[in-house]
Formats: sequence, C-alpha cells, structure tokens
Amino acid sequence: MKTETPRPILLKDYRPPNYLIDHVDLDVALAPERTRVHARLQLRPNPAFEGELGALRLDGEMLELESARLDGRALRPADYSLSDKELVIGKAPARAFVLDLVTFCNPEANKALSGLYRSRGIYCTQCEAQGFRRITYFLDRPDVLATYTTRLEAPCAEAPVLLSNGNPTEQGVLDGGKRHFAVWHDPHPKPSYLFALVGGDLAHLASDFETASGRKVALKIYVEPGKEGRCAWAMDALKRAMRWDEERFGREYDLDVFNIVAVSDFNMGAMENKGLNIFNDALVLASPETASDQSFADIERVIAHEYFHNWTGNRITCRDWFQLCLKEGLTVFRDQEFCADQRSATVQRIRDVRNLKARQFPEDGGPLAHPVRPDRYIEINNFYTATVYEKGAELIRMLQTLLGRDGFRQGLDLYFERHDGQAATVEEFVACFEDSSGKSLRQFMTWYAQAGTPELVCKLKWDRRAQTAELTITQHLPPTPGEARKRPLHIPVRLGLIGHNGHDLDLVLASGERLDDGLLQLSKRSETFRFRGVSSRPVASLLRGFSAPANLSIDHSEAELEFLMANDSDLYNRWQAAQDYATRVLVAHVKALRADKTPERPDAFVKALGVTAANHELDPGYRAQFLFLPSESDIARVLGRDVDPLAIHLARKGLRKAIGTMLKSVLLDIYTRYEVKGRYSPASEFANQRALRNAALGYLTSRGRREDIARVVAHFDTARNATDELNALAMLSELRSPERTRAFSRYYARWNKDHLVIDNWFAYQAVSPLASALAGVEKLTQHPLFSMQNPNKVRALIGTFAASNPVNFNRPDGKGYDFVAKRVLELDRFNPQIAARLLSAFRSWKMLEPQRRRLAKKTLGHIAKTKPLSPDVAEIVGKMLE
Ligand code: 0A1
Ligand code: ZN
Repeated sequence: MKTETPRPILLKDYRPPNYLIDHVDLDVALAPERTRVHARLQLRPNPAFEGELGALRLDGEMLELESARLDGRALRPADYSLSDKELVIGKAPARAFVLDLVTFCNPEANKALSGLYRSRGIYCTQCEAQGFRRITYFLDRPDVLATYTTRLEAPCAEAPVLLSNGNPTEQGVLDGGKRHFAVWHDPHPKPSYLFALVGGDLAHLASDFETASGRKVALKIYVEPGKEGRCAWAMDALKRAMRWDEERFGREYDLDVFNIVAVSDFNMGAMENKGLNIFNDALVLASPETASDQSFADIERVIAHEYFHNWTGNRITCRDWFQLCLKEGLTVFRDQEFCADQRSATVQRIRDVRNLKARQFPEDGGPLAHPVRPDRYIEINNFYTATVYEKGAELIRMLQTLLGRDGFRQGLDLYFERHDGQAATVEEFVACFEDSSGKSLRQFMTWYAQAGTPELVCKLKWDRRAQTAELTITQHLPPTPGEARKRPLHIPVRLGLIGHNGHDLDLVLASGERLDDGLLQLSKRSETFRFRGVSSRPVASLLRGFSAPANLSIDHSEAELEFLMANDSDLYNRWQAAQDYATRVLVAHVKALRADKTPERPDAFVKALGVTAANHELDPGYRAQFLFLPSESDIARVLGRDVDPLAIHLARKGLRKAIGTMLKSVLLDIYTRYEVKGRYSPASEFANQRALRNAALGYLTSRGRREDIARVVAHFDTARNATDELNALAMLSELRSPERTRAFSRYYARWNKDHLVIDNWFAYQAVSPLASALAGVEKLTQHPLFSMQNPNKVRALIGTFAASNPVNFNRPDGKGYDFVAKRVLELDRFNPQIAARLLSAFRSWKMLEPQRRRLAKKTLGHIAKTKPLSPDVAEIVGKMLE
C-alpha cells in the first residue's frame, strides 16, 4: 500500500494518448490464485498526438509479468522497465505493431473488488474506473477505444459458464472434457473500463427481445443456482427499458445478446460493461417475500440505468474521467424519466428530489463539495458522487426545461449522430444543444464548473392600485472550498401566481409578453419581473417541479403554506409546501428544546396535513410522500450550524406522535381502507397503497399505546410480503420492549439462510435510535453472518449506522465516531473504495455543535495521521480537515 498521498491529476493537463490500441485479443485461463492472461495488443502511434512520441507507458497493478514480445520478438530486460504501476517501453516503434504480454494475477486474493476477483466462487471483473490494469498492462484510459476478442478457458466443473463482452463466436471442450473454452467478440470499439468477463457455476433465466428494426436479441440473467426464480422482475424491467429507449429516444440495442450477471460481492450497484452488465445481486434478485417495494423499484431503475448506458456511456464514452457526468448525469436523467413514465411522474419527481437533497445538498454544502465536472482529483473512485450523478442529472433536466422537450430531443439526436463511437467532452455535448437550438448555453456551462447549491431569495410585492405584482429573485452563491467568489448562474425558474380562488393567474409581463409555460430565465445576480393584471394578492409558487437544484427562500406565511398545500396546481410544489411547513415547525421545536422552552403546539400544520391525507381523490403514493416528514438530516441541513442531532430526533419524534394522536381516525381509516388483498404485485398502483398504509401505521405506532404496539405486532406477524414485514420491523426497532426482541429473533430465524435478505436484519438494528444501538452494532460485527469483506454487509451494518442513525453516530461521547473510524481503517487495508465511502459519513461534521464537532475533528485527525493510508481515504480525510 502506498503511504504518500499522490499529486492531484488536473483537467487542464489532459493530453491525448501517444499510442492507440485498435484491437485486443485476450486469452484468459482462469485459476483461483493464478489466472494467466495472454494479451495481444495492436498498437499504433496516435495521429492526434502532438510532439515527440516518447515512451509507451502501460498501466499495470498487482501483475506478474511472464513475457513480453514486440512483433513476435521477445523484449529483453533492457528494452523495458517495470514498476508496481507501469510497464514502460522506452523505444516503442513509431509505426503500427503488435505487443504480446503474458501476465498472472490472483483473483482469490483480490479483496479490493477491482480487476478480476472471485465472489462466492464466481470469477468476475470490475474495470471502471481503473481496474483493467489489474488484468493486463494497458493504456487504461477512456479515450483509447479498441475492439476485443476474448477467449476464456476454465475447468468445466468450476466454471461451466464463460462470458465476456459482445457476441459468442466459438466454444468447445479440451482435455477430454475436463476443461472448456469460449470465445467472445465485441465489434464495438470500447474503452478498457467497459471490459468484463465472468466464469462460474451459474443458473439463468432466458428471454428475448426484438428491436424496432427487427434485430433478435437473446437476453439472459445469470444468478447463483437456485435463485433463477427471483429474476423475473429484472427481466421484465429490462425489456421495458429496451422498448422505452427506442420510443422515447430512438435508441436501439446493437448486439445479438445481452447478458446480466448478479454477484454477491460488488463495490457499487452495477456496471454497464458492453453486452455484459454485472450487478450487485441486491439489485437483481426479487420475490414478494424477499424484496420490498422499494427494492423492486430500485431494481427497475438500476436495470434501466445500466441498459441506457449502452448509448450514453458505451457508444459515446468519456474522453477522460473529469467528464464522468457526461455519461452518469445523462444516464441518471434517462433512468429518472423512464421511472416517471412507468410510475406516477409526480411521485417519481418527489423521490428524486428527496434523494438529491438528502445526498447531494450536504455534499455541496460541506468540505467534499466539488463541481459536477471536477477539475482535479487524486483518486477517481472518490468522484462517483451524488454531485456527479444526481446533480449532473439535474443539469440535463434544466437543459430540457430551457429548450423544451422537442428542442432537447433534437440536441440529443445530434449528439448521438455526431459523436457515436467517440470519447467526448461536456463541451462537445453542450455544443450539440447550442447548434440544434441556435441558443447560447455559454452561461449555462457554469453549472458544470462551479460547486455549491445556489440559494434563490425571492420577494413578491403586490400593488393593489396598479394591479401589478413584482417578483425579485436574487441568487446567492455560497462559497465552497477553494472557490470563494462565484459567477451568477443561468437558472430556469418555473413560476405560478395563484389567485385567492386557488386558480393560477395568467402570467403577463409588464411588456405584454405572456408566459404560458411560467418559465422565467434568471441570468443576473438579481432580477425583477413585473406582471400586470393581477387583481388580487397572489401567492407565489416558485421553482415548480423543482426546475433547478437550488434552495428557495421566500417569506411565505403559515397561512400561505397551507393555501399552497391545498391549492397549488403543481403537485410537486404542493408537496414542497408541506415539507417547508413541516421544516418550519420542526426547526422551531428544536430551538425550543435547546433553549429549554416548551415548543409551540403544531396543530395548524397537523390539521393541514390531515386534509391531504384524507383526500381520497389523490393518488395514495402521493399522499404517502406528503406524510413522510423531512428526515433528521434534512432538518440538520436547514439549521446549518450548531446542530444537535439528539434535539432534532426528539423534535421529530414529538411531531410524529402529535400527528399520530391528532389524526388518529384519518390514519386508522387509511390503515383499514388500503389493505391490499390478493396476490402480491410490485406494480406501483399496489406499492403506493402499501406505502400509504405503512406510513399511517407508523404514525399510529408512534403513539406507543398498548393497542398501537399490538397493531404493529399483528402487521408483522401476518405480513404476506417483504414490504409489510420490513416496515413493521422498522417500527418495532424503535421500541424498547419485548416485542422488539421477539420480532428480530423471528426475522433472523426466518431469513438467516439468505445472505441478501439477512442484510435487513443487520440494517434495522443499526438504525435504531435506542441508546444501546452502538453496543449492538459492535457486537454484530462479530456475528458469523457478518463479513467485512462483503460490501453489502458493511453497508447494511456499519454504513447504515454511520449514515442513517444520526443520534447514535453523533453520540455526545464520540464513541460513534471512533467506532466508524476504526472500521474505515480496517477496511482501508484491503478495500479502499469502500473505506473512503464509509468515511464520507463525516461530511457534515462542521455543522455540529461545538462538543461533537471537537470530537469528530479529533477522530478525523487520528485517521489522517494513520499510516499507511490509501490515496482514496487520504484524499477524503484531507479534504474533510482542510
Ligand atoms: N458506472 C456504474 C457505476 C460504477 C462505478 C464504479 C465502479 O467501480 C469503481 C463500479 C460501478 C454505474 O453508473 O452504474
Ligand atoms: Zn451509471
């Protein structure tokens, strides 16, 4: 392990590669501890490279080089040099040539899960971002695109299934049937990070798909034998995604096969390798008993996401890793649009915004803030962030808002036409929209380069005599690390002015221009918009549909918030008004608690909430969203400083109890009315009913009376699907009662043979707000079913504790911090990516009240001083303490 933090890599230093690799032949003989890789690389000097050609520097890590031949001639030791990072051929030819390299790697020992590794006996690969260099020496950068022919060989018994990218071309047996081989050819030039291979004893579910132009595609989802029955939903989602991409964006699939493999040890959610997506099995396997509605929805989204990458990421890839948002932001936008079409668009938008605010806003407001397109990094794996993904998607959505759906589609079509087969940049992408629309997006580019969440401070003045309304919007751009002064952004603000009768007013600017779509475009620091013909005092509904990733600040009275909750024609903003109102109540409650005062009663808010909860004309899924209060971290973010997580927890608990008590009859009615009878279906219509019903049950349980506990226990005992069972378990986990212990024992007895489902058992213990939680989590790290080497287990137990249990992670004695820090350091020895991710749980430490802040800083200081540290952890802790 390297001990020093390497120097950052800078965007401005980008140079094209001096050599290109046109074709790669790989011959891989799989063996657990000594896999042999023969790579034949067809190289040539890059005509686009300026200056002296220089040495050929091939990336390589954790490899043992057996031999190297250039155009068939063995290289002598003097011809090359070797380090733990590179193979350097000092005088490579200035013409096309062939390099044959034979190397060995050790998949069994690979616990970083990057490169070639084994997961429960299955060989698999993860090459994004820089894992291919752990398979062979290579120009391991995304602007080197090659076609690949891959031959895999293994014992039949150990790996009866052998897969790689592209189409299968040949297979056969060797050694009298003991061994076998398979050859795959991928005709689409791709960067090395999209390479994949799989070998193992796998079962599969097969289906097929015919593309719009008549190509027949064989679809297969490979899983551990015995789990084939849990793939149907993923297969269904895949086919819907394939059709949707044709219909919405005109994108067809381009190979004869599409394979998905689910493995149990995976650092992230899934990976879009060309024609061979590899998934974390948690995002493939689903049955009514084992997967909640949330899991079904996540599977649908991620299956679609990886599939959509085939065009946005694979056919057109990134020139360099600074351009990561080019594929990720765009693909997240596409998966969001897909989900919105499959389900209720408003509910989907609310979910996406909740997720953005929960994950990206804290990143943008803390020491880890970075632009959607960063201009420096030490370890690229640290930049697979909510900013690159989710804020990146918001930038694409803003483009669509600014250009209109048709204008956006034209720009995207041009992008596909112009850059198919290339490694592109954000500038090239945005230029397509400028060229197709004729509009300048120069100022819009600032969104890509500037970190931080803008705050829009809005003031509305109404002039009764002149019958005009004047809206002033000022953008405040808070400083972020290394960037004190900011430039104003080009911001689409969708607006409605609502009259006293609850209807939207016509928006006519003083100039006479009508704003039929309600879209204002902000480009200066402060701008005033005047509307005429406004005969009564309007209520402003701003940032409708969350038209830009910004914080909105406007002085709405409580009566106005209630009015918006009941009347806004934009359902997203109705929900937003309820969240704002709840936040206001909760913040006041926290402040009262901290000042030892009695908080005001929340009756007006609760009554307003009750009106929507009881409105059976509204979609149950939407009403469930209405009922979900802002999270404890949301409240912390709004407070911004001097945060006391315990006070926040108590305030929220108090409001939940008040809701449960005041709205008891509405909630009971929901609970009885929305019981879903019959066979389980993951379709959103039914999932929404379950969501509303479980939300109601949660409030009723928070009252804590005998009858309430009996109700949730019965809900748990009689649950016929994972959603009801898990919701009840979550509610019971908050109680200090024998029912809690009994529920966890029953859950364990039922699911301990299922390595995926049992993760819930770990997670729901980790999330408990009870004072015993930390001791419980520490003990669980010794449990025979727990393993630090399995990222899902680490996420379920330690990740949940650190990220979703603010009260106990932020214990006033600092023991929560110490526990997580210890685990970060332990993980860092073999899986730096996961270690660095876990460490990000400290990202909001600067907002804490002084005592906790001091303890968190001490813990971070201890991590920073530890040696050795991976570059991954060193970079994060360094930024955290800057
Ligand atoms: N490109 C994948 C996510 C991914 C990124 C990095 C990985 O390893 C470091 C693995 C997967 C996606 O967006 O789904
Ligand atoms: Zn992606």
